[in-house]
Amino acid sequence: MQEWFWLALTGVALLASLVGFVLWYSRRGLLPPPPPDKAIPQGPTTLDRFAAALQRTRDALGGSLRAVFGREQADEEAYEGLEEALLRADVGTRATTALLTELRGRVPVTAPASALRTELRALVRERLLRHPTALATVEKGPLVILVVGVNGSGKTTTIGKLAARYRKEGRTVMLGAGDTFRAGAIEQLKVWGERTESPVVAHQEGADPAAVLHDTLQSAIAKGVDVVICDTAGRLQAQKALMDELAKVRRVVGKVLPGAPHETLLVLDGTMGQNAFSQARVFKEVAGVTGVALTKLDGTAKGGVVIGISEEFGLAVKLVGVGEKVDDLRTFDPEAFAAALFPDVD
Ligand SMILES: Nc1nc2c(ncn2[C@@H]2O[C@H](COP(=O)(O)OP(=O)(O)OP(=O)(O)O)[C@@H](O)[C@H]2O)c(=O)[nH]1
Ligand SMILES: [Mg+2]
Repeated sequence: MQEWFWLALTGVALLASLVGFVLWYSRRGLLPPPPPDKAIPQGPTTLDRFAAALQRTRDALGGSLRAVFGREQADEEAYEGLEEALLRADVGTRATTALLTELRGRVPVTAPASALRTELRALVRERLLRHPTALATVEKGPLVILVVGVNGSGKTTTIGKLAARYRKEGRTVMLGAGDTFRAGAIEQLKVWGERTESPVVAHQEGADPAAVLHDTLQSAIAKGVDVVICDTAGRLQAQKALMDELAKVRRVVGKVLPGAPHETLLVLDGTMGQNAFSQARVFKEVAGVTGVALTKLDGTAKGGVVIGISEEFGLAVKLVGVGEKVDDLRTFDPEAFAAALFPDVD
């Protein structure tokens, strides 16, 4: 009898330590408490990672561009091939036409087609540089960034990465859980809050997002927080309801802090290609978008959308997502983008 008792006790103790270990292990990834500098791993250099994320787009363009640029002259066939390649990379018809028209003016027909490559690269760079890629800054905090976009585009992940970036720069960050629509959205933001040591202001699921963000901003002002990043819902029953909600959020935020939001980032999924254009059109009108964060650049051959978005909507792509990890966010670099898409060496 006594033997059984000790055996059972040992069994229970073993089980308890196993459960304890599993719990400890699974929470490890969620709670990295060291100072921000150590918590956020240093990835490869910005340019390397950025260029690597463009690999698929470059591959998709590569074959057809090689054939075009290898031609003896910048003739009609070269332009046709170029048009086809740009459209395939989701540059969009309007931007493609604009680029080709300008190229025709710059490159004489008698020039070797390789001249098209150099000029195209310069042209893309110049045109992208028209729209500044730096995020807004304010003299006196808090800087308020509103993040909008359809569901699944990568809003919450981008917020987490952005919070990590500001924390690394030594700023204090507060997150506002303005997506009260989707089940689990608040929890997801709280995980990023813990990871980046940024307090999260949240109400219940189903609460009024404008009220949540009102409270977030008031709390941030009272506490002297440097940066406030506001999450929003990506889907409501109707597009009109979503747009009305965003308009209300903007009004309320602007009332608490005149001038806010200072930056309204539209998060677009890079793998959506042309669909990103229609989203940009809708959100730009209603939500007062000031810049684009293009996510999942690492998983798409449609990186050409960057050019289309800039040309058609006058919107700068300011940030790009190059993976799912906390340090997989890059400032968009027009120079590196043009160089990566149209390299001198194939
Ligand atoms: N590969 C890759 N995946 C990403 C990137 N950004 C976000 N994701 C993934 O995309 C998925 C959706 O991201 P979320 O941040 O939840 O998207 P959301 O816009 O907040 O979605 P809702 O809350 O449903 O509106 C997640 O699995 C992310 O890990 C990126 O740059 N690269
Ligand atoms: Mg979300």
